[in-house]
Amino acid sequence: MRWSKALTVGLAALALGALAVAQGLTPEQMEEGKKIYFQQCAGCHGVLRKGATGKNLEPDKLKAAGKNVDYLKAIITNGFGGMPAWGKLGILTPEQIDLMAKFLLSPVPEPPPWTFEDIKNNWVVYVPVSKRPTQPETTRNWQNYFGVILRDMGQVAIVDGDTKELVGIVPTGYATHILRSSKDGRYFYVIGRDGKAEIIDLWTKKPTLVAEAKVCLDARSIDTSKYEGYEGKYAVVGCYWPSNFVILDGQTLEPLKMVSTQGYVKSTGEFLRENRVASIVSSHFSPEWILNIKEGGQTWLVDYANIDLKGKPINVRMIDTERFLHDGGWAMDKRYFLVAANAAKKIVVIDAKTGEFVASIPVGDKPHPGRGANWVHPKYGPVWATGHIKDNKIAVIGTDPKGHPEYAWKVVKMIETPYPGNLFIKTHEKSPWLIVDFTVAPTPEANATLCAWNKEDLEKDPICWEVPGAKKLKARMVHIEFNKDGSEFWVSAWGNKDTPTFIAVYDSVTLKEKTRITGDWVRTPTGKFNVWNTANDIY
Ligand code: DHE
Repeated sequence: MRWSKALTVGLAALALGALAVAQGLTPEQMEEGKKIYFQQCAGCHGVLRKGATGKNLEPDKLKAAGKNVDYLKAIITNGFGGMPAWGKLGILTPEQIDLMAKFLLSPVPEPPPWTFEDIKNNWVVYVPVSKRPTQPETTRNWQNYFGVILRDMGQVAIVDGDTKELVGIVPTGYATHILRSSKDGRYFYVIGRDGKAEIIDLWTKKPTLVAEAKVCLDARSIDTSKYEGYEGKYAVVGCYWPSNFVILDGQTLEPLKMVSTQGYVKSTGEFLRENRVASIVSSHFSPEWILNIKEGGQTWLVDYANIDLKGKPINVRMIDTERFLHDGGWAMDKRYFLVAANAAKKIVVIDAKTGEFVASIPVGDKPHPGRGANWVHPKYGPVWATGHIKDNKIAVIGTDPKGHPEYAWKVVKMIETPYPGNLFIKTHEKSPWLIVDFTVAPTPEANATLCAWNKEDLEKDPICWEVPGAKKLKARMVHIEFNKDGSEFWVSAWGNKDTPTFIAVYDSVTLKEKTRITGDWVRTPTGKFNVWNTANDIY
């Protein structure tokens, strides 16, 4: 194991590349452009700018379509479809917007590599396994902790779900994206946009960062081995750039295996250097992870039972599904996995038991389920739902081929929403409500609004409310998470990092705001993950 002080190379490294000077930009301006592009644009448009969730932005194609500096400035300022209005939201200044318009018309800089050796050199174990507690040292109800991402602070806050007290703040990487739990809930696994993975131990009195590794230069997903007999043995990180997945030791994050996902698109024969790993889930039926390969449109079943470190190939089954796979979650039975192919306007279903493709279901424009919402509807039986970024719609899909075959893998109900721009949707068996945010809707009123539909009677009008104080703080309400017993749900007010905001806590039955979690530390809260629900895939 090697220790390294150079764990912050992500952004800077991704910003290194050919110093192409074009559109009158100086080398310094090109560097600034690369940095902004990585922070705001690459996730949707790709580091090579070939497009995915967002449109192709290759300079030749932009120029051929007559898209000049003024046109691009207007789009970056005002937004377009699901794309945020970077100017109007105050995230980019007019000077930065001018720079970005010129940057987009300049040659695409070559993104740097990140090798297995680089991962090893940027891997640190802070607390060896032998020095970790063998039982919880805390007397708190740690299974009801919430891990709250403080996105632009590069931190994860651990909040006691019973008392609402801050238990500790753990420094993480740049723009931490998601947390996932070990099967027993003891560890939070963290992944940031800079490809940095961390393990947080919740059994110590104060949550402790026990290991970290910089796995890639750009990433969004992480999970652990959850199948019986393999609990906590491995972790896997899905990388955006370089396009690959990396298997790590589940206790120390020691890198074990790196597998490239570069490859061909079946339908066009095009070779993709940027073929990114989007969502990952851990199967409950076999020692496998389900990885969604975005641009190529494949779902990979990665067998972790036979990871042979002596050089034998890893067993990966590749299923052709749909292009532009993104986020998704289990159906209620945890057998079927539903994932959004967002730019293809489809939901793909995979059977984790048989390892087969089941269905591709047309839905609305840019489905974005998060992990989706599961409940039992009186007529349709078990259903799963997704919202959409571009459409005012929630698609409710039947998920019970045995008990309700006539509804299985069909949209049984398309609910109209008051706004587009939904990012997350959630429910719990203890709540009669399906809760929906409008984080990327075009108006501040919509961004501050939450709506709740009666799960049993989807025909009824929803109850919608503008969250008091959110608009004044220029905050967008985002990401709903229930507590362990399902009696309340939490929603983050995602503002600017200079101003503290809040996390609103609601009664899951009455929808009354019970309390607000506040404090100087509550800055740019985004996703939050309840230990019990995350470990047990309850959503
Ligand atoms: Fe996410 C999940 C990718 C923008 C907050 N996001 C995911 C997943 C992917 C993804 C692939 C699924 C992970 C999994 O389940 O294994 N997200 C991307 C992007 O590429 C995109 C569109 C642009 C980008 O540059 O990152 C993007 N995401 C955002 C945001 O702007 C959000 C709101 C705030 C942020 O962190 O930047 C955001 N994404 C989240 C959250 C989840 C998520 C909170 C987990 C939801 C859950 O309940 O599991």
